[in-house]
Amino acid sequence: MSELKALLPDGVVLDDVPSRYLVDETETRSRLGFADAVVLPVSVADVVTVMRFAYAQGIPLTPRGGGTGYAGGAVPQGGVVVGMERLNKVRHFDPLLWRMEVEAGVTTAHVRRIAQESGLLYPPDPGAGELSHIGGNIATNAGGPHAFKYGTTGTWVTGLECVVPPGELIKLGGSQRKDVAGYDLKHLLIGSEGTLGVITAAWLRLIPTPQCSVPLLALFAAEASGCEAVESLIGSGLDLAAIEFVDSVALECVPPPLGIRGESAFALLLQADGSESEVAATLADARDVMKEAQITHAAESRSEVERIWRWREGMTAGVTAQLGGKVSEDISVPIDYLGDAIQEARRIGRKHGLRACAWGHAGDGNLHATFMIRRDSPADIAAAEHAASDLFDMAIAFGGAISGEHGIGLEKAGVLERAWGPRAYALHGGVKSLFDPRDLLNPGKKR
Ligand code: LAC
Ligand code: ZN
Repeated sequence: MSELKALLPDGVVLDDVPSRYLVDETETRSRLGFADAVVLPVSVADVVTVMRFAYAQGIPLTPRGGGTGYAGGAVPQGGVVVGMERLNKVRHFDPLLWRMEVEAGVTTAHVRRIAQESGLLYPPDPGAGELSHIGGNIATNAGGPHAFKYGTTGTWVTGLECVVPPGELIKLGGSQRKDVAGYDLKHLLIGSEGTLGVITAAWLRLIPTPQCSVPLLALFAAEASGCEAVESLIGSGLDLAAIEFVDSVALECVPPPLGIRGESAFALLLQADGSESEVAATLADARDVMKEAQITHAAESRSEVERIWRWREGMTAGVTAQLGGKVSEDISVPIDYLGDAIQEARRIGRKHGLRACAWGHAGDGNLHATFMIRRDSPADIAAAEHAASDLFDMAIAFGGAISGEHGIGLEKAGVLERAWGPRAYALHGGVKSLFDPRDLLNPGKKR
């Protein structure tokens, strides 16, 4: 790597390989990758240099954002890690035109804050906003609760700048809001998990911030009535920004906030946004639709808003705390299969001797079916892996997807062909070889 050092400004190639660049947030299996060097570019030109070097030498290259992924997507399998944190400039911000151009290493929370200071909203709200980078959000097409109303990250990207093999800078789209000229290469890069190119900057679309946003928590005595309520809420055409759910087992692990108690087998967390009167009307209509709910409570203060969402964000930690570990997936199913999928996830857990639960993004049919395990028990880990495989089969049988949110990464590698069939999977592989004929960009992922 001394050759690479000579090509780059001082300090861009680190002297050692800190272990924090070898992991992400993938729970339990503690994926520890390996790498020969960590490079932290200070300019786009540095990214071009690294890619040219890696491509000429046949060295794998793994791009890295904030490292908060759940699928091992940023866990390197040798070669060079390219960490994007120093590429963190806001290049343009045009509040009156509702748009911003940022470099890949800007955190999601920073984008949201800058927008907010000018009365604008960048709607995607993946977890770990303070840590995750826009580049990583784009590379995984990250979602979050508000994806129900606003779509995933890709919905908000009008332009991308990226470095593609063997080391060339390309621009796909830009600040223009519409572009149907060619094949949609931009959307190939979005969600590509660093396997097609390194995203260096993006143009993002913004919208005026809704006047207010209020969550409402509803508890149901029966899961079936909660799942029916999801379909009724959607069918009634209510303008909800988020429809989240938590099943009975997850509720045992992480009891409802604000001291709200009940004989609760199922919880829904709705969010309404808009003008004050719109929000009031939407929440009133939602209560009407959810006749079966035992308890409904809409946040009455800013602190309640925060406590309700903190409870929701605490699911991962609260469920992990039960046995010390968990294997949590992110399948998505057609909405009409949500209830079946939640039940089936627990049945799959029982079959493999594991306590299971589910929570997630009900409005998007996206569930975090989760198997609790003892972190250092190889038997539990093996059982959870079998359970996850059954879960993927279920998602496929229901006409859904093996990943609705966290991506394939290393964790789900090898499952895509089962889900897509040979021809579609071959086309997927063809796209990869067109961009990256030597298979050096984040090898082993997204397949
Ligand atoms: C959530 C994370 C796990 O929705 O995606 O809780
Ligand atoms: Zn999620």
